[in-house]
Amino acid sequence: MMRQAGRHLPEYMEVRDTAKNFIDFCFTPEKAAKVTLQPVTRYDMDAAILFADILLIPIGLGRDVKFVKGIGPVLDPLSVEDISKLTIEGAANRVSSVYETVSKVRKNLSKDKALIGFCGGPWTVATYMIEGRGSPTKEIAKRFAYENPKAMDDLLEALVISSAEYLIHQAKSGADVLKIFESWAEGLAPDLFQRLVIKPTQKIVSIVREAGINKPIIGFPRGAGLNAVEYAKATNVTALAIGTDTPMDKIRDQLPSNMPYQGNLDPLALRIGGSVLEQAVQNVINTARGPHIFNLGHGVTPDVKIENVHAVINHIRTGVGNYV
Ligand code: 1CP
Repeated sequence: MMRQAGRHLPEYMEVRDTAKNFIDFCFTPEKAAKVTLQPVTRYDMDAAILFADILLIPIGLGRDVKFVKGIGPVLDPLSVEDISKLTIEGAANRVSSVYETVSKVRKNLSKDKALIGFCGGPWTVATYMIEGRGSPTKEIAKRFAYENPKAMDDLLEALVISSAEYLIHQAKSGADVLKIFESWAEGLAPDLFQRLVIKPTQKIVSIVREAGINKPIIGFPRGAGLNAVEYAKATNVTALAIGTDTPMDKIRDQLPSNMPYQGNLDPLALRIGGSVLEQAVQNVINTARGPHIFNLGHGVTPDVKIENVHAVINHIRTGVGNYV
């Protein structure tokens, strides 16, 4: 249950209250390792996901990133001129405390549990860097891609190199699985999708493989629709994570044979609970055939009830969940 899993847990809020700010929290291995382990301790999930954020790499590249209460991430919007000043060399080393978190977690996590390391997809991270914050349509970033193709290619290249190195360090520090969160893969014309999502992801995967890392890589092109099929075939990721809005059975039938896929319970059903949630979980179970990893279609929100997370896990494992 990815992204912000902690925010519905009192034990997470307790640690978070001791941190100066969100970025500082991410860069403090003791605290980051502690909250990474919390959901696994409480729920006995099969895997932990590293507590960090996709917007740490822009810091490594020399950009200013803040998380502002009530707004979310705020960055200095990037101009064409700024791109040549990105500090690609050493970017992944500037966020090295994350690797310390990874090794601390791996040391304290039982052997039968996997640790998922991650980075943002280059396009998704680029949208935040160009626009300065999250936006519904990403129109500014898409215009940038159309109007400044060379600058966009340079920015994606900077993100590809730094993100690949970031993943390699995580794998070498003990992450068992690597995941690429391309959260803003939605609403892209197929030729843009090819240029902004598929090509850069292909490059990340090949750099990681050339470094001798053979661990599974999960790609999550959220909202990509049919473009997800081409993504699964062309990027060489090991597994495909599927968002809430995509019919899993239809996509599954078009994936390379036996490719594992992950998804896609509606996070809203998890918030609502009761019979709505029970039905939604059953639908995912009924749809899943072959190598499937149960997961949410997007992140957990702070208002989710702890009892319902327990119920989902029991439902999957035993066929029965006590939903509230
Ligand atoms: O589950 C976990 O806590 C694991 C760690 C994790 C992960 C995998 C966090 C911590 N963030 C992420 C990924 C991430 N961050 C994504 C990709 C997945 C997704 O689509 O959700 C994105 C887009 C971000 C960027 C981000 N981080 C935003 C903006 C989202 C938007 O809609 O524009 C925000 C608000 C955050 C903050 C954040 N990141 C993580 C946590 C626990 C939090 C909340 C901080 C808090 O309130 O304590």
